[in-house]
Amino acid sequence: MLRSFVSRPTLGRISLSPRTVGGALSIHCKWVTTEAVNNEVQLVRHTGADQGILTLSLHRPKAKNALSRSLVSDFRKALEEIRNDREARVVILRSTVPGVFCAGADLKERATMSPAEVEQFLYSMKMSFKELESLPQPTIAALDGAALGGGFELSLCCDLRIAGPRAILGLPETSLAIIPGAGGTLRLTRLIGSSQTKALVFTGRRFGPYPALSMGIVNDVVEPVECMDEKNTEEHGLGYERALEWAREILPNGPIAVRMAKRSIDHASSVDPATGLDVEQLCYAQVIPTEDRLEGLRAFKEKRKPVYKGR
Ligand code: CO8
Repeated sequence: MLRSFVSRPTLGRISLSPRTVGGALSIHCKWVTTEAVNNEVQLVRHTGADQGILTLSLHRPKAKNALSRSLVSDFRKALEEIRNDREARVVILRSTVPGVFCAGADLKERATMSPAEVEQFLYSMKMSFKELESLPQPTIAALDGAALGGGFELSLCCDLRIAGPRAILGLPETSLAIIPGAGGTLRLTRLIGSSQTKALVFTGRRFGPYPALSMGIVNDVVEPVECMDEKNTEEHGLGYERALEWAREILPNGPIAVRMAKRSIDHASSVDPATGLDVEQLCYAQVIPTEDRLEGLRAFKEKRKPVYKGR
C-alpha cells in the first residue's frame, strides 16, 4: 500500500495525480501527497504493510531526467534524509518519466558551464553517486526505460537492478569523446568483469533487458505484456512493480542484519580476504546484542513469523 507522507516544513509539498507521475502507478497505487525535495526529485514513504519501503523518484520529463545541477543537488538532499531515516528499510530508485530512467549528464546545461563550474558539478555528481552507494539500507533501481551514460552509472550505485520490458542500457560516453567517469568503469568492472565492460564502453552499444540479465547487470527482468497501449505507457512502471515485490521480500528481515550484511558484502570486493573476514566479524558483532536477534530465536521456537523492530 502506498500513500502518505511525513511532511517537513522546510521542504516543498506537492500533490500529484497518478497520471502525472507515470502510468503503471495508477494501476496499483493511490498517491495522495508526496514529500518532495522539489518537483524533480520525489520521496514517498510507503505505509501499512509496506511501511519501511521508500520510493525515490526522478521526475524531469523535459530533459528525460538528465542530471542537471539542480536535480543533483535535490537528489543529494533526499539521500541525506534517507540516510538519517531509522525507519527506512528498503529504498527503490525509479523514474516517473515514461520511457526513461535517466538520460545521464545534462549535455545542454554542460555546454553552458565554465570549466570551473563543470569541475564543481562533476564533483557534486560523483558525491551524489557515492552517497547513494553508501546508503545503509538496501537499494533497488527500477529500470523502466533508457538508462544511459551517467544514468546507467547511477543505477550501478544501487545494490540491485530490476529491468522492465522497456529498459535500454548503455554507456555511450566514448561516442561523446569522454569516458564513464562517474564510477562507471570501476563499478561495472566489479560487476561483470573487465572484458565485458570494455566491450560495452569501447562500442558505446545500447542493449536491452535480456542481454543485461545474461551479463549479470540486472537481477530480474519483467516480460513484455501482450496487450500494450499505443505508446507502451502501460509498460512503464512494470519494473517498478517488480522492484516493489523484491522490496517486500526484503522488508520482513532483520533490518540491522540486512544493513550489516550490505556493509560486509560491499567491503568484500575491495579488500583482501583476511580483511574481508575481519569486516564480516565486526558486522556480525553488531547484530549479536540486538533485540531482533532474540526475537528471531523466540519466533523459531514458537513456530511463528518474527516481528523485527530494528533494535
Ligand atoms: N541532456 C540534456 N537533454 C537531454 C538529454 C541529456 N542527456 N537526453 C535527452 N535530452 C532532451 C532532448 O534534448 C530533448 O529535448 P528537446 O525536446 O528540447 O529537443 C528531450 O530531452 C527529449 O529527448 P528525445 O526527443 O531524444 O527523447 P526520446 O524519448 O526520443 O529519447 C533518450 C530518449 C533515449 C534518453 C535520448 O534522448 C538520448 O539518447 N539521450 C542522450 C543520452 C546520452 O547520450 N547520455 C549520455 C550523456 S553523457 C554522460 O552521462 C556522462 C556522465 C559521465 C560523468 C562523468 C563525471 C566525472
